[in-house]
Amino acid sequence: MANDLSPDVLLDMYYRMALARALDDRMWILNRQGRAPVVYSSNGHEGVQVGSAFALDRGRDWVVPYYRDLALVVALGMTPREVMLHLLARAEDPNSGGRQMPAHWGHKRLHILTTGSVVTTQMLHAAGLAMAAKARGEDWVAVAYFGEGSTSQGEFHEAMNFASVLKLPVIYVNENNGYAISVPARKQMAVLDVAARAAGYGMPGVIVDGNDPIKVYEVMREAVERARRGDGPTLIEAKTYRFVPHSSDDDDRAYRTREEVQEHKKRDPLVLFERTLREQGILDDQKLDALKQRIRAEVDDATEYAEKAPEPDPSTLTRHVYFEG
Ligand SMILES: Cc1ncc(C[n+]2csc(CCOP(=O)(O)OP(=O)(O)O)c2C)c(N)n1
Ligand SMILES: [Mg+2]
Repeated sequence: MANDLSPDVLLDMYYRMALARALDDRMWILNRQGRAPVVYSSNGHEGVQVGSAFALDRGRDWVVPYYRDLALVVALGMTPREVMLHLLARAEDPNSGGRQMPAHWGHKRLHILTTGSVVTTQMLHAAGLAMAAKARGEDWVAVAYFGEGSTSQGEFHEAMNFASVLKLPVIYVNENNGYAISVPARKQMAVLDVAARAAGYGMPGVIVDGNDPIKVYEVMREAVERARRGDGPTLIEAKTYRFVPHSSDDDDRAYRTREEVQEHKKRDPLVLFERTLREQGILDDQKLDALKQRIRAEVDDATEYAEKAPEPDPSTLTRHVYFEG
C-alpha cells in the first residue's frame, strides 16, 4: 500500500508528535512542582494518534477522543497555548473554559466532541455523530478513540453492534497499550487481539503497528474511505505502549518491571519515525535542531501564557449546568 504523503506532510507529522511529547514532558514538570493538578499522557502513543489524525479531513470529520489523546488533539490543530490553558483550567481554555478536569478534550471549531470521564461512552457518542452524518446525507465521518481496557465494557459492544447494523460512517481506533491502569489485558479479555472482536459484529477488524504513524495512516485512510463510501464502520487496533504511569497519580512500578518498560522504549514511535525520515533524507541534524528550538519556544510561551491567564469568574460556576433562559 503506497501512501500519498509529501515530505512536508511527513515533517508536519513528526513535528506534531515531537510537540506533543514536549508538551507532555512539561506538564509532568508542572505537576511535580505543584503547578498542575493531574496529567494524563500520550507519551508512547504518538504514532497511532498522529498517524490516524492525518488520514482525516481535519476540522470537518468529528473526533471523540479520550484522556490519553494529547498528541491526537495536537494533530487536529489544538495549539500549545490551548493545551496549557486547559491543563491549568483557565477561563480562555477552549476545551471547557476551565470546567472539565485536565485531558477532557473538546474543541468546537476543530470538531472535537467534549470528553466524558466514564470510559467507553465516547464510542456511543461517535455512533450518534455518525448517525447524524447519515441522516443529513453528509459525507463526513466520526471517529472514537479508546483503550483496550474499555473494550470489556458494555458500551463497546452496543456501539460496535449498532454501528455495524446501521452501517454508520464511524471508525473505532483502539490504542492497545496492554494495560488498563494496573490491569494487564490478559486479565480482562480472553482473546489476544481487540481486533478479533470485530468479527462478532460483522465489521473489519484491522491490527496495525501503532508505533509506525505511516502504517497507521494507511489503514486509517482505508477505513475513512470505506466509511465515506457508505460501506460502514471499521475497528482498528493499534498495538502500542505507554512509557509513563497511567497518570501523575499512578506509580507503575507496582505492576510492571523497569525492564519491560525499557524493552518497549526500543520501539519509541518518535525515535523510529525520526530514523525513517533521516533515511529518506527528509530530516537531518540541522532541521532537527531548528525543530527542537521551535518546539521549546512554543512550550515555554504556552506555559507562561497559561500561567498568567485569568481563572474563570466564580460567578459563572454553574454555566452549562443549569438552563439559562
Ligand atoms: C466506567 C469507568 N470505569 C472505570 C473508570 C476508571 N478508569 C479510568 S481510566 C481506566 C483504565 C482504562 O484503560 P484503557 O481503556 O486500556 O485505556 P488506557 O488508559 O490504557 O489508554 C479506568 C479503569 C472510568 N473512568 N470509567
Ligand atoms: Mg490500555
